[in-house]
Amino acid sequence: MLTSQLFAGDDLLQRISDGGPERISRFQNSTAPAVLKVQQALLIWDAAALPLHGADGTYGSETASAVVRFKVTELLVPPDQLVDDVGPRTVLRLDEIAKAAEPAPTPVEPTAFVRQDVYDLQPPGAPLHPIIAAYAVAVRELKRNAGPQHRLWSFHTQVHGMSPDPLDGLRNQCQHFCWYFLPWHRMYLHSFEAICRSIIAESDEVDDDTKATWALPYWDYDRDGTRELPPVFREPTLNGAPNPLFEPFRNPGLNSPVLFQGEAAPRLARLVPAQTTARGWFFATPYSDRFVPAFGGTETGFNHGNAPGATPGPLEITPHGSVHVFVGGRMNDFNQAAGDPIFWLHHCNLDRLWEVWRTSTGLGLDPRGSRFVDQTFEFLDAAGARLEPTCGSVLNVANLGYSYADTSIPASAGAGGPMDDPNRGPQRPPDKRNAPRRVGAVDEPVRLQSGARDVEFSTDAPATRGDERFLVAVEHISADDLPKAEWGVFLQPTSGDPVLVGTLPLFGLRESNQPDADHELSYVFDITALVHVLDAEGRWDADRFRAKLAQVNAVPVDGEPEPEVVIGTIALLVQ
Ligand SMILES: [Cu+2]
Repeated sequence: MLTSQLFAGDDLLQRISDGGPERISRFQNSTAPAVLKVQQALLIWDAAALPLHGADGTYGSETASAVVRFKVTELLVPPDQLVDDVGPRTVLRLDEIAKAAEPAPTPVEPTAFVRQDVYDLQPPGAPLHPIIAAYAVAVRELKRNAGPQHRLWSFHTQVHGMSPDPLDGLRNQCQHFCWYFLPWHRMYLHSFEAICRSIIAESDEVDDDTKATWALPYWDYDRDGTRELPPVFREPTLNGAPNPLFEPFRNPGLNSPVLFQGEAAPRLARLVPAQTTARGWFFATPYSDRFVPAFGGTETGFNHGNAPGATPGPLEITPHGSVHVFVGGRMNDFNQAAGDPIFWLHHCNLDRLWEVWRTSTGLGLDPRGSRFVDQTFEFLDAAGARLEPTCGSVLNVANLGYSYADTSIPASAGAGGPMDDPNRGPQRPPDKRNAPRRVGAVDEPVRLQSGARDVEFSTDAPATRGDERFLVAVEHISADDLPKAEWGVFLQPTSGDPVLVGTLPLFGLRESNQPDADHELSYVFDITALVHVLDAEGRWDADRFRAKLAQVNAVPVDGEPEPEVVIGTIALLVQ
């Protein structure tokens, strides 16, 4: 294998070094991309090797004579065997020389940056915190959209999504509905944070202490008192100038109070516990699965949201998707989402929740297969150079030089409801080698617009024996536009109140509903634990599945009717 960054991955050089019959010469492959690389390697060997034309990408007589001199002095080829072409020994020795000239990998920075909660840094009514003020400085500079590519706000937004795809390997890359969702966004945050830090380091508005410790804040919305958009993101002005953290086109109630249906006084929009709960993802183990969404999502190849069969993991649904559609505006759209400055604090929180899972229920369950650990994605670093980290290299945040101020288990992971069981520890579902079986489904599409909707169908689900997994699939969701309220799926036991199974944030709906998309938005919820609890209480009917669909949060009164959401199928699956 060729090991230098210069030669690795070049097919022609690889075939030659493997002993194949091809050569690079004035008569063969004289303008192949490999020629430029050979010339660059010759210049590493001897800076004066190509005095007239330099590395011009064409194998002419100057390159030929440099190769001859290389063979004589470096490979000690006898004069009677000299040919002025590039063969295997030349490629291998130039590869070694290029490799030896590469800079040593920079050691991990000794400073561990601590990412802190935005509401802890600056509670409502408190003065502007220097960490948040420095973030505003970085965002203001990026939003000027002047400078090299890595210092453009538009570029960072386009890295997430852009159409048409510029096909540069850097933009339109976001990974969704699959097991790369978490590592891709971790790399994305890390690159953006490093670039912000370098801008902050140059600013004379930021003090030295802040420069030395600055890290992206996160927004933990799963607590009382933090369910509204953080105050500094709602203000049109900051210190008498336009506020870089403000985004005018968010949902009603996000930036300023509005009236909600059934309520007497205007107020700010507030996330409800169903949209932020940790219950769905906290017990989801292992990290990934071929058939059903485990914690990190289903196993796919590169997936910019439209791979067939891709299904998000529970963390990607709640709180990830829920918060995207709650904020609304740009945050609703793959191609715009990262253009709202709150995006980065939202994803920082998801990255933190991954770390919570990794150090609790997910301990020791990092994916190990090469399709995951060797998968690379491209980003720019603080100097604008391309980086190609592997998913395996970003599993441990300590290797990336940061940590989180709080990685304790969220209260919502275990409190209240019929799934509450203090003895319920981490559990690993049995290894399932077969796709789940459909045991019942609605026989016509379910249409949602307002109020609640009951759904009921007969099933041939087996009695619970303890080793089968029960799943609710909500498939082929479409709508003309994104609703402002979020729909929840509730299981209706044979007696007692309906129990929340999951919510349906429709982030990605626009991308999924495009005419050329080969994927429609579909969610799968694992209800195994709930079925066992209800079964033990005599409240589970294996022959009849009953569910209710209802909006989980309040709808603003703004005169705009909610768009109709159509669900193609709701099914019960058993695996
Ligand atoms: Cu997101």
